[in-house]
Amino acid sequence: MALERTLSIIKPDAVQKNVIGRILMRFEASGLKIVAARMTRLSRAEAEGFYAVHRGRPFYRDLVEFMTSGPVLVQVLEGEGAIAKNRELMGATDPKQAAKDTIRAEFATTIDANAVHGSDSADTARTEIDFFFKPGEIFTR
Ligand code: IDP
Ligand code: MG
Repeated sequence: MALERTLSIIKPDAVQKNVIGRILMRFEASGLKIVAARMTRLSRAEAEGFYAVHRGRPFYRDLVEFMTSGPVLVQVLEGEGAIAKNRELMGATDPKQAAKDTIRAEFATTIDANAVHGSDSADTARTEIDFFFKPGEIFTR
């Protein structure tokens, strides 16, 4: 497996629930390193741009609304197979379908308020990391 980087977002619902630390602990416990992190509140334009691939889907408006509803923690995770590993830790998009002990099974409530975002491929990881971080803001250790 290759050393990869992936973008993770702890979404407004999880920040509001005060479980940032418990989610980050899962990344670290699985061997992923947090090589960049920033708390921010997405503007409408940022949320629309970030989720541009979903433009036109029935849930797009609600998704943008939700992602701008409060602060988020954006991070870059690094490690062997980081993209798939993060998706595995996250669990299925709908928390009701998410496997036991995944982040979404434990912390998410609905398919909209589902606690975390994670890049789904090498291409999207690159695009999504560039969306939020300059190279000098990422610290490989
Ligand atoms: P992912 O976050 O598991 O990669 P995507 O299909 O990329 O899932 O969808 C992006 C986000 O849009 C989801 O995390 C969720 O918040 C929202 N979403 C996806 N499908 C639905 C839906 O059917 N209803 C409401 N929200 C949805
Ligand atoms: Mg996705």
